[in-house]
Amino acid sequence: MAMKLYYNPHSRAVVAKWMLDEAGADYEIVPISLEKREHKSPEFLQVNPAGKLPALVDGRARLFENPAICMYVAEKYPQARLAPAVGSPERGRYLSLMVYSTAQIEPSMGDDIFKVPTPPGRGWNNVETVKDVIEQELGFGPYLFGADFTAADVMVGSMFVWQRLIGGRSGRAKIDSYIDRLLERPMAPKLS
Ligand SMILES: N[C@@H](CCC(=O)N[C@@H](CS)C(=O)NCC(=O)O)C(=O)O
Repeated sequence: MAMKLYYNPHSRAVVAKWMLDEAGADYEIVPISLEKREHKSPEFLQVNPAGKLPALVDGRARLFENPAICMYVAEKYPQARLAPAVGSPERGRYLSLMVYSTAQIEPSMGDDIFKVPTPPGRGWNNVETVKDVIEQELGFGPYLFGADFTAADVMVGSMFVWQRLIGGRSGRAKIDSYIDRLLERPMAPKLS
């Protein structure tokens, strides 16, 4: 039975879709209308009690939060080689970057967009510090794990792709060229 991706093209569900497409996964789309508030329906809240997109159902498994969905898909399709092997030294940095994407990059960008200072003690750094971290983690690239494109590129890259979608750029040459590279991938989200 194919997995079900609860999806709206104008939502963060494009991140999960990108990952599923990179993995060559067998899935079907369940369209969710945000206008009709289908993401708050009792049926959908059974899948994701937070009432947010995306969500993924695979038989009796249900997942919400993009990093969890991407890690699950990477594990389910090991032949796609979208994650460092369990037990390898790269695995720790991979897990860290997966969580870092929505725990630190996303809220720091939100602060930046809404022009609110990032107060100390909130659990994430300000956007310039976050960009320093990503520049360092990119090393010589071309991806976060050298020549190997992984789910970490989907998650970290998506944060900056989203910034492009709303008309912004990182302002860091290294990150901007990384995002250009990601957007050239055939499965990457389209900006228009
Ligand atoms: N941290 C979540 C964010 C999910 C999220 O905020 N989704 C938005 C769509 S872009 C949503 O469903 N918003 C509708 C709402 O909160 O009512 C993830 O990475 O999956």
